[in-house]
Amino acid sequence: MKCLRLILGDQLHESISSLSDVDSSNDLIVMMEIKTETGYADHHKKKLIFILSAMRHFGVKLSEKFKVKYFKFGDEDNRQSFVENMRFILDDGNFDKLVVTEPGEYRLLKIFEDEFSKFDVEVEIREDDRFLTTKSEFRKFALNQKDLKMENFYRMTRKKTGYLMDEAGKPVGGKWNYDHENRSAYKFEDPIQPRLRFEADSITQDVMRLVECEFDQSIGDSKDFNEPVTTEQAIEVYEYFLENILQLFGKYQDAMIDEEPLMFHSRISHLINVGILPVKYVCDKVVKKVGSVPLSSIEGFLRQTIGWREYIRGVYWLWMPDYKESNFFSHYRKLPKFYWDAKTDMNCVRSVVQDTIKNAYSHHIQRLMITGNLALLMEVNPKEVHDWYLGVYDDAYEWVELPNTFGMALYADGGAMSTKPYVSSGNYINKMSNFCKSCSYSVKLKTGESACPFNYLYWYFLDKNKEKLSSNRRLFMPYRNLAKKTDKDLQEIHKSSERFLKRHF
Ligand code: FAD
Ligand code: DLZ
Ligand code: SF4
Repeated sequence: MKCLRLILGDQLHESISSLSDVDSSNDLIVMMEIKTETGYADHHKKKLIFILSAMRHFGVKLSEKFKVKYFKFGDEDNRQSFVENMRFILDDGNFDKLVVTEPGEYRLLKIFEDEFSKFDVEVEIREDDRFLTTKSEFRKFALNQKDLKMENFYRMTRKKTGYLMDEAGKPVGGKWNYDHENRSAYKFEDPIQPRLRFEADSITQDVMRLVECEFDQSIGDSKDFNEPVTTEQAIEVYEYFLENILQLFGKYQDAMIDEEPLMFHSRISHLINVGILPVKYVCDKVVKKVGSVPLSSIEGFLRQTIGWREYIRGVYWLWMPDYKESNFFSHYRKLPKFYWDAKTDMNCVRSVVQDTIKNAYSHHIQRLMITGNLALLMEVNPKEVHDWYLGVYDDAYEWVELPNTFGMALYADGGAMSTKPYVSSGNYINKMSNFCKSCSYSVKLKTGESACPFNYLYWYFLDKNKEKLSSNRRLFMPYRNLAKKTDKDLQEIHKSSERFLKRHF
């Protein structure tokens, strides 16, 4: 049987299920750089360079063993869509079957199901077995849950995989979760380590020129691209993290420092998501660190990778396509311009957006408690926020970005995923960062022109959404404090908030 095997831009590993039975003498592997994929979001220049360069490197590697048809972006015969390019090749060759691993996005799965089925060959869409939990396992888990919360899923996955479990079937160290040890502010006692950087080779340089030429209007800086683009380089980055950085990952997981975008985070999400760093490898390696690295770091890291990442993917496939329409608070404002150019006096926001523009990366708490928190407090339409996160980060694909944005950052799903909205005043940001020290707003002031906008917007949000939120037990304290505010306090909160919002919309 002669098979045509399609590899997508985020399926860059030889262990991908669509290649499991590849016949090197008969089959043809197809990869393509196409406008439908480069154009469905306003992708950051560095994200485009990363993905296209990783694709080209993988294409070269495959062609050492197999027959490969690789469409480059500017190739004359490139019809710029999966369907059209596949039709073109099928018309040209004598194929019996088309094989592809399921895409990570609902949008593409629908296209594949609807359009590939019109081809005159057998079509097999295979399961993506790079995840530790299958979609049907997650669905089964969800059926038995009253609330679909991450912690239960995480424990189930720990038991299933045996990661950090002892011989008696109990969690190593006696506890499932060391979350409370992951909340230290950074006080500059522990030095922040430098990171590995990879010089752009000729393949990457070609892609950089392509992106500068074809995507010059896109957000971001294409200079200084130093990211890993092959599995070998990705492993090097991860090993370096395990040896030099993991130690303090847990302690400073929630800390933020101006001009230190990485802190003690791994900076591997883009490598895992594009396929060049297998998640099973990541997990197998980290649990070997027990005994030499604090358990809070290892468990914290594992909770993100086998817990949050897999849970988020389960949620996406469980609730799509309706999930994308949720807008619990009926927020319809546009995303403020400073999300694109970092021109704002709010130092925390300026810093995070500036880093985002420079690196196509910011770490979780920056995404959640700075840009996400503010978008919710400013009543921005969830779809606008989603478009931004999907474009600006180099690890962003809808399956992982959407539930993080809608479920975690914006509570747009009304609490289907989170127990409460992640909103905070400037107090939290001040506690976890050094942003407020050099901000033109005062984090101490509650209202007025000079006050930190997070301060009044936070109470304004709680007050406006009383009906929807005040019965939430996890918001008991904030609503008790809101009830203690005098009418005059509330008037000032409303006045400052409405003036601020008016200025931005
Ligand atoms: P580390 O902090 O070192 O964590 C280790 C690994 O755990 C990550 O590499 C990642 O694979 C995984 N992980 C951690 N948290 C999450 C999470 N909440 N969801 C899924 N995986 C997680 N992550 C993406 O991979 N793509 C996205 O598009 C994305 N969008 C986000 C949008 C918002 C609004 C928020 C709040 C979070 C988003 N995240 C997304 C999750 C998280 O912020 C990133 O995975 C993390 O910042 C990547 O940096 P790191 O590799 O240094 O992670
Ligand atoms: C993100 C992306 C981009 C920017 N470009 C391509 C591309 O040119 N060709 C390709 O096969 N894939 C690309 N991708 C990744 C896809 O968008 C990704 O496979 C889907 O979003 C499914 O997760
Ligand atoms: Fe951000 Fe407010 Fe602190 Fe300024 S004062 S950095 S706006 S939290």
